[in-house]
This record gives sequence, C-alpha cells and structure tokens, in this order.
Amino acid sequence: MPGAENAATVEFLDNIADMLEIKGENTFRVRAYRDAARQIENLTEDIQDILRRGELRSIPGIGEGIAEKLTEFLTTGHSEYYENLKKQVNPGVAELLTVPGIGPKKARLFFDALGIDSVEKLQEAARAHRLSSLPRIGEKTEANILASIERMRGRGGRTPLAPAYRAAEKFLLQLREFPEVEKADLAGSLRRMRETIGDLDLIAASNQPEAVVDRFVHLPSAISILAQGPTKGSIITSGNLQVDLRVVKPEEYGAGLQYFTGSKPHNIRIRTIAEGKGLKVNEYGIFKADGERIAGETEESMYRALGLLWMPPELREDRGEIEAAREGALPRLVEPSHIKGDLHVHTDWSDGANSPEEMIEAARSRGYQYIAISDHSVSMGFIHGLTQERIQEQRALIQTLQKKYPQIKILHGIEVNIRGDGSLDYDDQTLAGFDVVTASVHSGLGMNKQKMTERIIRAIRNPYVNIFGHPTGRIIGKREPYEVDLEAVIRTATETGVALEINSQTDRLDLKDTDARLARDMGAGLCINSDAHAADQLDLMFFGVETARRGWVTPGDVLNALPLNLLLSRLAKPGQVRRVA
Ligand code: DGT
Ligand code: CA
Ligand code: CA
Ligand code: ZN
Repeated sequence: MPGAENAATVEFLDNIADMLEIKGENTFRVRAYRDAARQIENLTEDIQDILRRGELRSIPGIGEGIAEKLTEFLTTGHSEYYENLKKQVNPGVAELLTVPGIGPKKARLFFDALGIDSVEKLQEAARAHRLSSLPRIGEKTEANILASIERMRGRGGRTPLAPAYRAAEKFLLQLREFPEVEKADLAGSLRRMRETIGDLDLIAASNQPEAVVDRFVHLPSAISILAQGPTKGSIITSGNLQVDLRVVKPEEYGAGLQYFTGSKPHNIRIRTIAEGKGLKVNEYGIFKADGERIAGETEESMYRALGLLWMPPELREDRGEIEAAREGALPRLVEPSHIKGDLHVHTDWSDGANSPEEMIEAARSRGYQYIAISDHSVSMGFIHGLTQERIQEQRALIQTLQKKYPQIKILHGIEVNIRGDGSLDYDDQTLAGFDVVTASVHSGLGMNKQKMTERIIRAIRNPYVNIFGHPTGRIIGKREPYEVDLEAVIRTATETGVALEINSQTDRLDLKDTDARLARDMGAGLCINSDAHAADQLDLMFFGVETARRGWVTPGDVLNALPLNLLLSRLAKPGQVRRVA
C-alpha cells in the first residue's frame, strides 16, 4: 500500500534526524532530513513509483546524499548508514525519546550533563531536582517530565471512554468561549467513540492560533504543559489525561477535522483513494497536481471530492465504511433520541443506590416512555437478590408507583442469574410474573468454552428470557471475556428472539462494538441498557448507543427503540396472544 511505504520512509528519515541531533551534528544536516521527511509525507504518489522512474531527486529537498540512502532503504529495507549511526548513539539515550516532551536536544543535554542513559535514571534525576539545575530547564519542565514518565509507567495508558469524554466536553465548552475561536470539536479516538482513549484530541478553528494555544495551555485544569507551539498545544489534566489541541484556519477546518479524527487506517485508505485520482490530501485540504485546492472547508467537501459520502466518525475504522460510502450503502445508525426506555436498572432493593421511585423519576425526566425496574435475583444473596416474598412486595410497590406516574410505563423486570448448569434462579411460573426478564452470568466465569456455551444456550432457550445481559462478561482493563462460542450464542438468540444486551456501564460496554456488529450481521436483536446502579447512571445509555453505532447498529435492530405498544407485544409471554400494534 503506497501510504504505508511512504509512512515508513518518513519514519526512517525522522529517525536519522533524531540520531544526528542526539549526536549533536550540525543543525543544517539535521534539518535536511526533517525537510525531506516532510516532503515525502506530502507526496501524492507511492515513493516506490518515483524511485522506479529514477526521479527521487525531483522531490524538493532531496539531494544526492539523501537520495542514495533512500534508494538503499527502499530497495533492501535496510540502510548501512542508519545502522552505523545507531551504533554511534547510546541506545539508552535514544530510549529517552519515548518520553512525551523529550526531543533529541533534551536527551542529549541530559546525557552530556548528567550521564542519563535510561528512562529510569531520568526519573530519578527529576525526582532529585537535578534536571532543573541545568541551563534552560526550569522546575516546571522537570515536573512535566516526571509526570510524563509516571503516566507512561503508571497505567496501561488508556482511559475508559466515559470519563475521557466528560473531561473533553468541559475543555470543549471552555474552548468555544475563547474570543479567538470560531468553532471547536472533538477529534481522534474520542470523536470515534472508541471504548478506551489514549489521549484526548481537540480541534479548533481560528485565525489567531497562537493566542488560542496560549489560552488552552493555561487553563486551570491543565496541571502541566507538554508542548506549546504556534498551532498546537498539549497538556496534562489533574485527572492525569493528556489533551492535544490543534488549531487550524477556519477554511481548513473540515480537512483538519477529517485528518485528526482518523482513524489512521481509515486515513490511509482515504489517502490512497486520493492518490488514485491524482489528488493530494492532507490536514489542509485536497489538492490537484497543479496545487489547486478543491476541498477542505467542511468534512463533507473532503469526502465528496473523493466520490464518497460523509460518514459518521464512529464508522471510520476501515471496516467496510469506505466501500459503503462509495456505494451509498451506509447504515442509518441508531441515535440517543431513538431510545424509548431503559430495560435494565437496579434499585436499593438490591445493589442500587436509589429507590424505585427515584429511578422512575429520573427516567421520566429523560423523556422515556418506559423503564424496567430490574434488580438481582435470589442467588445474589450477598447483594439482597430478591426472594419470592420481596418480588411480590416490589410488584405491589410498582403498581402503586404506576398510579402516581401515569406518564411512564413501569415494567417489573428482573436480572436473573444463570446458574452453572444453565438453569435460572427462579422457576418458570415466577419468571412469567415479570414483564421483562434479563438473564446474566455472574459466577462460574472460569468454565471451559464448551460448558459455558451450553450453559448460556440453555438459559436463553428458556421461553421467559427476553434479554441476555452483558453477554461476554468482560470488565475493560480488568477481566477478559469468559470463554464462549459467541457465534453459537448469537445464532440461538436469533432463533429464540432473545435480544443481546449492549450494557452501557463504563467498564463493560458489553457487547463491544465488533461483537454488536457480528450480532447485527447475523440478524440478532440488540437491547441497549444502562444497567444503572444510581439515578444519574441512566446517562450512561449514551455510551451504549455509541458502542452500537460503532457496531453499525440501526434503530430497527434495537428492542428499546420500539415504542411502548410494540415493545409490549414483543415481550408477550409464551402462549399469550401477541398484541397487535
Ligand atoms: P488514541 O489516542 O490512541 O486513542 O487514538 P487516536 O486515533 O486518537 O490517535 P492519535 O491521538 O495518535 O491521533 C489522532 C488522529 O490524528 C488519528 O486518529 C489520525 C491522525 N493521525 C495521527 N498521526 C497520523 C499519521 O501519522 N498519519 C495519518 N494519516 N493520520 C495520523
Ligand atoms: Ca487520541
Ligand atoms: Ca493525540
Ligand atoms: Zn449484571
């Protein structure tokens, strides 16, 4: 793929420049490699094609020396010069470049002045305030370096979507208030709503980018500045998140938004399509060979210039969206406004924080048509799973509350535990008494794949089960999904009409995007639930919907996108006549 080969060449040249800089070579030589890298980054054509025509030297900034090295690299995948250069640089010093905010100049300074040749030693030196004793290194820089290293080491590096999104939204509100800012949006993985976020990317349109960056890096929530340049800034928040801001000209906003939203694989495909049409695409726009700019003000214009429809950011992962956009076959994705109710919320009758009435009021204030109070079942004794007696008491309470809240339909639901053998916590007669039954696995997670698959299939073949809760049991960053033949489960769910849940809890998002897509493709129904354990958690629904969107899910696939009358007929018990809408 042309994009990939060109990208590798850019990296090769930047690495050479880094090594030269660490060595303290003449700045003009360093700059020559950097300039060459930038030129290749902007090529509209495969560098191998240029090499084949013997025209490397026609690329501006590529002289004889660099052309020779490129030829060797591109024909053999190897460079004698670079290998030698690497040998001349202490590998520990090169490792310092992996710390955000440390470039070759600083790495060299730390090595020369303090003998620092590992990230470990750098951390020690920063802790002992030895860095700030150096010229041009202030206490603030020292603190930033320490924070960067701690971040690198501290966690796996990725933050769950919900907290990252909330933090980014606050920044966005502040950015939009800056007098120099015309518009601002999320970008990167956050705009694509990936389940975890590496760093937060924001983009703003302004004719005074420097002023915007300056305000941004000095926001009170920025505890340290990683980088501050004429068009970009990068900070760390008190919550230990990295936030990157790019500022582009208003007329280049669409191009910038498209580029910095990614994903990288999506952008590589976009660039390849452009190259096929003799066009060049970058963060400033789309250009003809003669330099004329034909798109860039809006994202739509960018995609249109390439013969594609605009596509929602959640789809931009190179998972078939480009073909669909070309053929006009993009899915009509589910939206938060399509959701008519929540079928999985807990109360203080089991492990929730709020009373049924508080949950009902919260659902009503969100404009829902229905809500299912759905606490845990009896085997979850340690969190007050409902006994037969308490089921009846709760049902009576719901009937009373229904009279008090006629505007919303209150369903009596249950999250019934799937036992080790696939039987359920209650007998059929008890299950038949609930309006909606969600069956979930909460124990015996270490079972082998065949047993687990049989267990789940038996459970969802129970005619009283409507929803299979958090189907893979994963906890993001903490627990892998249990071993299960998910396709066999989806097939059974499709046959029996059981909806697979997309659980919206921050650390679950289960089904995840690609599994939701699989379920949808296999014709299974889905149900997006908050699994709220407190009233404000009803808002987590948003992240479940976003996960569904990443799975190409349409409103027609979603049980709780149905209006109440259709939902009720779908939930009719076996033997009961299905109500006609
Ligand atoms: P993350 O931060 O790991 O959750 O993932 P992203 O997708 O937010 O990645 P990030 O923050 O490194 O970059 C933001 C976007 O900028 C990325 O989605 C696409 C674009 N981008 C960054 N570097 C490159 C690159 O080398 N080539 C291309 N084509 N696009 C890039
Ligand atoms: Ca990012
Ligand atoms: Ca970034
Ligand atoms: Zn559960």
